[in-house]
Amino acid sequence: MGDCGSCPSKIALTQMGLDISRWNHVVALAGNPNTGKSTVFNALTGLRQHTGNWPGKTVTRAEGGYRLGGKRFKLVDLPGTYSLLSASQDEQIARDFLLFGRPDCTIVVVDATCLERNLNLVLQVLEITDKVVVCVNLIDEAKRKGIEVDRRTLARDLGVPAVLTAARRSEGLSELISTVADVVGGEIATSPHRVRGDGAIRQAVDELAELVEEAAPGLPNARWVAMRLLDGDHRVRQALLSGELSQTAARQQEPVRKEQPPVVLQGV
Ligand SMILES: Nc1nc2c(ncn2[C@@H]2O[C@H](COP(=O)(O)OP(=O)(O)O)[C@@H](O)[C@H]2O)c(=O)[nH]1
Ligand SMILES: [Mg+2]
Repeated sequence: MGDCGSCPSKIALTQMGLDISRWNHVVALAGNPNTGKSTVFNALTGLRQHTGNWPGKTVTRAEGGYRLGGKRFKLVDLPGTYSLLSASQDEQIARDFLLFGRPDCTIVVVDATCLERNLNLVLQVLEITDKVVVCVNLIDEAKRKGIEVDRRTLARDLGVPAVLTAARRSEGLSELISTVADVVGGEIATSPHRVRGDGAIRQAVDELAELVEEAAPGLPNARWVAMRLLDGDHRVRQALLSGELSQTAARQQEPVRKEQPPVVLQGV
């Protein structure tokens, strides 16, 4: 346990390491690979998740904790993913947690040097949850390359807050976690940018979402499932019919067992 040296004293962060026994809020860390998710995770929790560019990938989620303003936050580091729609194991782990794990807030870490490519995932996350903070990381690299990021315009266009960070130097992290706390607590209201479609599509999604809720009572994000069905996603259809979707949703509510260290596959 330790304190974050670069945090101003008015925002006292306490790294809680693996102590996530009694948490008030769950915060998920999502993002493309190599955007600095694990670096953010380590800085906030004091843990040592693998970071770096080598081809070793975290294939399960890692959990740790931090405390801020008397509240305990459980932070969940998800595998890197470019999309929530494809079938790879990494992407499924990230997608299932975001869809069904019901985090109180999701931080999407994006690379400031290639923002546009990263926005694909941000927009997908905004479709399934409205409690989102965009962490524009590697801002030091961006500056070096002469790239400027206008966080206000970004936040306005996305409808959720954006914070500029250089996680490796712990810059911007105190603002990141206070913004997360404000989104969780409702002090910052978000109104995420969503693809609306025309009236007929919206009606079809509404009607289908009701049927999904009947078929799988208590399933979070029935609207997202309905949109996938309308898009002809066979995997989602199969998972709904077989009951797998409901089982996955129930499983996401269970904590990761502590004796299970994160699985690291080298050379994949
Ligand atoms: N220059 C710079 N490098 C960073 C920053 N954050 C992370 N990195 C580096 O980027 C690489 C990928 O980081 P990592 O946390 O493993 O990314 P992840 O795949 O999203 O978990 C590592 O070499 C980090 O040291 C940052 O803010 N600035
Ligand atoms: Mg990582």
